[in-house]
Amino acid sequence: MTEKGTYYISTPIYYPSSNLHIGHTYCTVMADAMARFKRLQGYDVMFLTGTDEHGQKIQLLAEEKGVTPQEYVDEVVAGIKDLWKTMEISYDDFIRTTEDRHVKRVQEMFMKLYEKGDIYKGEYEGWYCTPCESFWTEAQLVDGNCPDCGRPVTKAKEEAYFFRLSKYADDLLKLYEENPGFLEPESRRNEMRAFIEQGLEDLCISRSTFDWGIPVPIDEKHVIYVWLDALTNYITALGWPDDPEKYNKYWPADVHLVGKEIVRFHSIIWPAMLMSADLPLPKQVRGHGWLLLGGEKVSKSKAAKGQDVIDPVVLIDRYGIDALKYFLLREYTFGQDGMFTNEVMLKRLNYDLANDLGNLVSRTVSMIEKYNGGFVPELTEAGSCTGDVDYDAQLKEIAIGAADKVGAQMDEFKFNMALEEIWILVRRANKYIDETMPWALAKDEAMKPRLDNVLHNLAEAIRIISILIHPFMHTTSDAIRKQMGLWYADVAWEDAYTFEAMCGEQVKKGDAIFPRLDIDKELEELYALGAKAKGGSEETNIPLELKDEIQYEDFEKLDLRVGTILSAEKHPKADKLLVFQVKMGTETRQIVSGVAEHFKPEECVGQKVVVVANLKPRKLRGLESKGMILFADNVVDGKERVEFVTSIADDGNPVT
Ligand code: ME8
Repeated sequence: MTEKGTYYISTPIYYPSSNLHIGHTYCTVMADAMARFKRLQGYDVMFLTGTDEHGQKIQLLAEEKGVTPQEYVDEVVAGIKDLWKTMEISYDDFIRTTEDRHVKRVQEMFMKLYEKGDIYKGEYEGWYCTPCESFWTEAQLVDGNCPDCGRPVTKAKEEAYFFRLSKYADDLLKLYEENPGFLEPESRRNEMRAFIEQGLEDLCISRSTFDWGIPVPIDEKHVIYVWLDALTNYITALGWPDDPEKYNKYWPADVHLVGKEIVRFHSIIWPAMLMSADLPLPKQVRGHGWLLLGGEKVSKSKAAKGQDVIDPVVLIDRYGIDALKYFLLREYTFGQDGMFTNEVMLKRLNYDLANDLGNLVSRTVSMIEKYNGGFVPELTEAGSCTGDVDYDAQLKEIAIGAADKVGAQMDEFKFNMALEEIWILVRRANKYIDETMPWALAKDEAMKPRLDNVLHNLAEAIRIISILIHPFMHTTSDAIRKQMGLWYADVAWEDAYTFEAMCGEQVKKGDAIFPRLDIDKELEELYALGAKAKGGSEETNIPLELKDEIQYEDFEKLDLRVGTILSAEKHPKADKLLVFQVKMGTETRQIVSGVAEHFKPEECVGQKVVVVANLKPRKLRGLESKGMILFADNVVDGKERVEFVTSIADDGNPVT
């Protein structure tokens, strides 16, 4: 095998705020397929993944759970590593941002930028989204909320260190201009160019209001704010700067594979930091689309709200790793968003895997067993195709041409098209069986040489398929090779270019590669699993237990208004009470509610609420409360929970 050089691919380092979901799995599965593909082609591959463990959100979650942030992340990260192990993700290194090797090198990165004069101390004022750990400018907010996750933001002001991002705007535009391949697909490049042209603000890179982070080396009051910490993982994992062997070997990375929402950080902030540190830039950033569930991005916070998020572990348990990987890689077009539904997945598994691939293998193995004692026959001149159409030549042409076509699609990250190229061969081979009708040939002794050639050609086609699918489904590839008697040979990409490799291998029928699924039954069972996970019940119409009925006249007396919570704090004298300042149209008033055990004050700020505005004011432990904020009980994951009755209307509008 020729030495092709190195290939360095990374996934984002995921937040270990909770278990990962199908969206993270999607990105990691793509990176894994690419890493396996490149290895098979002879590249020396470095495949990096990991976890991004610092930040305020993790600190808050740990506090809520009553553990240290380190204990909190250790537990979640163990689960993440388990998931990747179950899925046989072939990463070469897993970097955790809490590891010493990362911490000290991030501090060195900070010092490099500082010594360059690109870091200064200033004061940050902006809108902060705690879940996303992002500051936003007024102009970036969407309807006053975080443009990424849509949740409320809070005004925040603090002393902070800044990175002179604005200084690099022209260099970044030049980078896209001179090296368009740096950011793919093109649509993302255009977005980023527009973003830079609007004017780049310097980047806040430290925080002093929480301490779960890497200390700023020149100021112990500050910790390094998340993106400088996180992005640097791509070189700290390689040992930069103190242990440069791997760094010299693999950097610059060939590709950072990331979701579209963090393309901005990877194609603006990261190259600017590297420019400032006088380090080479990654060759490429590739932004993939989102998996959507019911039209919305699959996300951890949605999971927390009890939506039907698909857990990869459940799917793997039922259908196997390769089925899930195949589905994710085949169904979605790289760069675009795609809907995730159980039904689409089950149909894919049945049509492509059970019917097309599974049938091809089982029919061929059965026929070789039945018509040739279980041995792959030799090709002979006497068995050549003699009809008007040379089916053998057609099959061979598609089979030996497939590897290049798959390679070309992979170079463009078009995983679905690469698999489609393989399935063109799978379907052609199935058609070949129908065209050549081995069962008819078997009836005529004189046709034995022809039958042998047909069986040989089918075995060759399957052998090539087993090589081509290896990067995407290595377990299935191995199972097929075992059935075809190819257990003795390592999978090698070059072997996909020849059609005369097999002779005398003993085939052996095994279990169905992919059993056919009863889609209706599976859908029902998946639904029940989802309902169970949510604490639901099969019976969906049990009357709720309620207070006594009221008359319409009673209800009519209520004047309901929409308000926005401007501030929230704990009642100084009562643990159960929160004191809110609520703006309703022209008026801002104080309302005290007994919900302290359900909400943290900072979670409430910015929240739109419905207020009973004409409720007689009263004093609660010494503080006046004018009106009542509406809350309602909900049941999520089998647990009762209090939620805001919320609204998208503007403040002060009557609720109708
Ligand atoms: O952003 N569909 O971590 P994160 C497809 N720590 N992909 C999805 C997805 C979805 N619905 N949801 C998540 C972070 N992803 C930072 C990264 S890198 C230096 C720091 C995938 O846990 C997608 O690849 O929020 C996305 O970019 C990534 O998970 C975000 O993971």
